[in-house]
Amino acid sequence: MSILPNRIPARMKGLNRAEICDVNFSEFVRDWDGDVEAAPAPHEPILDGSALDAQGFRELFESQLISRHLDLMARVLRVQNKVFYTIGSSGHEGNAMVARATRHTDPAFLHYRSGGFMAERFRKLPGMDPVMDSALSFAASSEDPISGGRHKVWGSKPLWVLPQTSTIASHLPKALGTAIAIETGRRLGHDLPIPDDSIAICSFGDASSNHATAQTAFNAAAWTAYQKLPAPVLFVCEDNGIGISVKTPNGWVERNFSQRPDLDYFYADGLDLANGYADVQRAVEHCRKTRRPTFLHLRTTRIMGHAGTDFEIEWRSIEELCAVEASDPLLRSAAIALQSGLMSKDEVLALYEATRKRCFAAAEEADRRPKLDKLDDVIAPLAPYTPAAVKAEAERADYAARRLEVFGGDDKLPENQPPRHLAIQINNALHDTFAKYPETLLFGEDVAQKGGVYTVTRGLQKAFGPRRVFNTLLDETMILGMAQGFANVGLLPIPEIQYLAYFHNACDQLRGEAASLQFFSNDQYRNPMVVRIAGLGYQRGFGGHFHNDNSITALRDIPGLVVGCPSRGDDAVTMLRTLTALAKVDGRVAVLLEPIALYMTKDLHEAGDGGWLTGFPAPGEAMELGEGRVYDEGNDDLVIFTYGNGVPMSLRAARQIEQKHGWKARVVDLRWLVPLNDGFIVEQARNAKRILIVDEGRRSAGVGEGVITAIAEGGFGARPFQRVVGVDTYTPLAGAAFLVIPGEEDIVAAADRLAG
Ligand SMILES: Cc1ncc(C[n+]2csc(CCOP(=O)(O)OP(=O)(O)O)c2C)c(N)n1
Ligand SMILES: [Mg+2]
Repeated sequence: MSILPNRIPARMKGLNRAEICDVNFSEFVRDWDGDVEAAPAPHEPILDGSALDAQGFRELFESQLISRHLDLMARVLRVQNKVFYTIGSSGHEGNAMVARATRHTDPAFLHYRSGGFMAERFRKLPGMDPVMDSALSFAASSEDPISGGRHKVWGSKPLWVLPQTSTIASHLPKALGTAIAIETGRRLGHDLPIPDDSIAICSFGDASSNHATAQTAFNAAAWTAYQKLPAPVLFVCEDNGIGISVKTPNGWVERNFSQRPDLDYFYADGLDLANGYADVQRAVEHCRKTRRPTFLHLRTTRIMGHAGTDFEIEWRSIEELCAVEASDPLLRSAAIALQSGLMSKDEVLALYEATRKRCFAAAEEADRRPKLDKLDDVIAPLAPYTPAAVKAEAERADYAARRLEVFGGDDKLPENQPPRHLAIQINNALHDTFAKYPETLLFGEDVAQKGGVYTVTRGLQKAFGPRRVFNTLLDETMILGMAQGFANVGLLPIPEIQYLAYFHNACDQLRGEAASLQFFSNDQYRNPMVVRIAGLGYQRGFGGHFHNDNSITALRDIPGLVVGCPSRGDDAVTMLRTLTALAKVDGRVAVLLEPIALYMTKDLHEAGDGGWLTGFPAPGEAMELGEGRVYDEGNDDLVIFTYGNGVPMSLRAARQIEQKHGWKARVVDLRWLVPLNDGFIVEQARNAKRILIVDEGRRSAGVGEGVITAIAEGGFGARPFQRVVGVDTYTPLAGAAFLVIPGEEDIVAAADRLAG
């Protein structure tokens, strides 16, 4: 429906489209000359046949106006450096209907154009102010109630809007994960923080719907529903027909989604509140009642460009631009307000101007509010750490009765068994963790009946049932998305990534999403998890690159992440206790990197010596974050810093080096790779006469670089040192594998160089 006349007056050719859209509204209202009906009572339909009543319409209209004036305000104050973000919601304000039709306890993951939704959701709780809250976020004030001034996000703790930045589509997997988690939590009898019949809401743009991360969520949702498992997620595609400057082919969203099996498609006109509301309601009710994944195709338009920096007039014809602006949903809402007799022209204009005033006043006030001006304050929520509480939680041993039940009696407790290898002790540790925390879930590819490709999770499903231990579909992005979902409702996920190489294709789910949640929510939202990843090389040439991936770099620079890498069974047990405690106490996202080649390793120096078997540390013992293990403390002739497979290799090489050079060597297992414990490293370097770094990862940006940097910054950079490190290449098959990763002979050769 084109509401404005086709002729294009000279002033409409102006450069500032925000100003033009602004003026359009007032002119449209003034010039409107339609028939006026008898004013409806508050609970009568706003127009004949509409599912929306007059009161509902008035509130939605107000929410739309708030959203619009926040956009207009941002465009003006950006120029004065009072606002730092101008991606707006203009043309999308109809998404307020989705907020109206849902509850404030339905977790929402929003598109950056969901300003109307946000304004409307604020109505659901008394005493909240969408204008001031948003203004504080636009102004990056530290008083911004959601991000504390770190980013302009749509988010709110009391309103269950989990903040999103604008990486396209990355929030869909966790939205689906949250939907699944609501059902899993309910079935487990877990005390959900929201009502049992909640749904998860997730909005995104039309272009974004093509993204691999979006497609993965649609597929996983359908995969779930196909098996008659509930997945009450409402996907809301806000279709404005364009992504920045690229048009979505006409009809593509409908074509792509209306016929998908097990993804139930609904269409609603988001440009017209009176017509659209019934369809929005239908979609919401369907999702809530059937618990099936629901796709709401919401028609929107985009006016005022992609962002304030997008001068559409430079790349689109003026005719096209004016046609788009004529479809402005606020013009339609104004027409409804006037035609229904609900408001007079003066009332509409007065409301419009009053909302403008309110938004500007809030923005000016927000500009005067404090900003983040200390680094410590900026990063405070990134990686909270309360050592005493973490230690107490890790050492907590008040679950003895449940343990006895799980392991089947005192004589079966793992600490009463002879020493075992790494895989067995991790398996024991997982049983132990499940006994301690009824909220833990373990899931991934092949982890259930088979117990994982290395049988590390064997027996868990039998012991704890298919609701707590289950196979997922083959999709690492969804595995990590689900983990976030479970965490969002208070469960403790332990997802497994089968091989380190497969983490890399889902990396953004930790890097961009899970690890960033505490930062962007000022630590109000947490998605604690312990991700188990099997990896690293040394499988006797078997398996090639994917099964021997040794690239830890992608994990090393994820802000806030914790990565532990145990080289032996007892360390894995005490490390896992600390990782789960970090998750419980401080909400942290952590990775347990398990060296595959050590899973079954039993011997250290000679065949049959059992030198790499360990006992199971009884509950009560844990390993402090950052605490390394030192072999042969006090030896200073040579200090070898290493981790993972490097530990037993270095211990063996140290014997040869002593025989050759007479040096007494100390081997330092870092154990914690992210963050590196610089203080500990420096202390170990202090008395070292020579230093060797044995890093099985890759040369560039690997752990070894961090160790050298710590030593140098600690003042010991002048000590003679050598680094033995993997080559910057992919790992080949068979014997060639040993050409690219460090071996014992390389360690000895490096010592020779130190001697020479
Ligand atoms: C992964 C990713 N790739 C690219 C971008 C850059 N980008 C931001 S918005 C956008 C267009 C999105 O279009 P659409 O999904 O239709 O949403 P709209 O802005 O039209 O509401 C692009 C390409 C991004 N934010 N994230
Ligand atoms: Mg779009």
